Amino acid sequence: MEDERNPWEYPQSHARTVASHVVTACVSAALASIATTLWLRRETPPVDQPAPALEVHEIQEPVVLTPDPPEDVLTAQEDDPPAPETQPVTPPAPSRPVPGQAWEIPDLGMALSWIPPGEAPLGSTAEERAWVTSDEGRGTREFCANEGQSPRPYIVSRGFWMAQTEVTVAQWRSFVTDTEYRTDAEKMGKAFCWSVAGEWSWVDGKNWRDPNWQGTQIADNHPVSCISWNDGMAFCTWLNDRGGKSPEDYEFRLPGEAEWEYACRGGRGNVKFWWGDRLADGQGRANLCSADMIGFRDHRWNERVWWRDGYAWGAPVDSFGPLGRNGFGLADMLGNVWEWCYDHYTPDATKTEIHIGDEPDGPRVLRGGAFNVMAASTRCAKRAHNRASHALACYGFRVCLAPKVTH
Ligand SMILES: [Ca+2]
Ligand SMILES: [Ca+2]
Repeated sequence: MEDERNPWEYPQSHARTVASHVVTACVSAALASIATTLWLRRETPPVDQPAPALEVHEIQEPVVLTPDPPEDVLTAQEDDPPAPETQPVTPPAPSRPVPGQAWEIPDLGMALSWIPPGEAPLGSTAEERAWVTSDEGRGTREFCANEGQSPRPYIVSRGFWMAQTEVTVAQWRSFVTDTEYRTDAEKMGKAFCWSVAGEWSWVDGKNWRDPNWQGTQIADNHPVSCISWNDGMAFCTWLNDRGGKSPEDYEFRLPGEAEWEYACRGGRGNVKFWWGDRLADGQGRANLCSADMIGFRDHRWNERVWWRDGYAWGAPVDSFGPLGRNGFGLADMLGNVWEWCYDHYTPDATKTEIHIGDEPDGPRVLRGGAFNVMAASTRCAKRAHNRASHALACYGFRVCLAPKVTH
């Protein structure tokens, strides 16, 4: 049966049988057999020696490895006349801030959102303050007494820019490298940090280079911390001194607390958090005081929410991606590190202009809460304060580019 299936073996056996009976036909039969054999051998390979099958990837691999032509080559292959060399394929980021558009300070990698003109309420509602004192909010009545009796309308007539993230360690280092600036914590030789005793206290030798975040290796994209209000103001002065980019009568500065709250709400009205009214909806959106271990004697924060967000201490800025950005594209407005505002603190919640007092080291406003404070502190309307020179391991800031403060 194998011979019948094998066109290579069968013609040879057939030729030998014919030669034993018909001598005169031997040569012609043999020649015919050889010719047939050669023909069959050429046309059909033996079954027991199958040709190796070609595998798809052996054929396609060179195609896969062929790099895509660069965009300018694709453009050049189109039928349209070639564009002038001065016309780029994609529009570049504007070299100067243009109202209505996001902008980025290129050498710092600092992106700023455009905060449009509009109206938003400032302050908390009675319902919100009732939640603050609930088991979930964990606060007290005094805790939110400086937020006013009811929300007040705040109108932004001229838009401004706000940094999409807190100032990072890398951005701060650029400032220090350029100016040899020393922070208040460095001049004092200490910062207010989590201590080896398991409590918040002044710890010698701590500053922005090492805020004593237990077990956390400080990276370039962490928010800079152990920053005082004075330090934040100095950074903004440096941005302005570099010159040339601000629209006329705009400046880099700390945001006013009304501007900050307007930006934090991201286009929403009377809500506790920029993501809405439910604390639980903050999961996956913010670095709050969470159930994560803090890396010290198996401790966790006392005032924690019930879930883990992956960070007991500061998280790299914008760690939560699109879900962590509000309606204006701002990340970490609630949680991560507290953010200094321009205002000198006053208990009066009704003001909308930036308030400037006369105490050189008086209280300044902080907003947004941080990784170590109760949920009631991580609300859009929460107002906190500390002295201008105090540097805590949970204090940072972000900048805005906004109309100059003239008073
Ligand atoms: Ca956390
Ligand atoms: Ca923050």
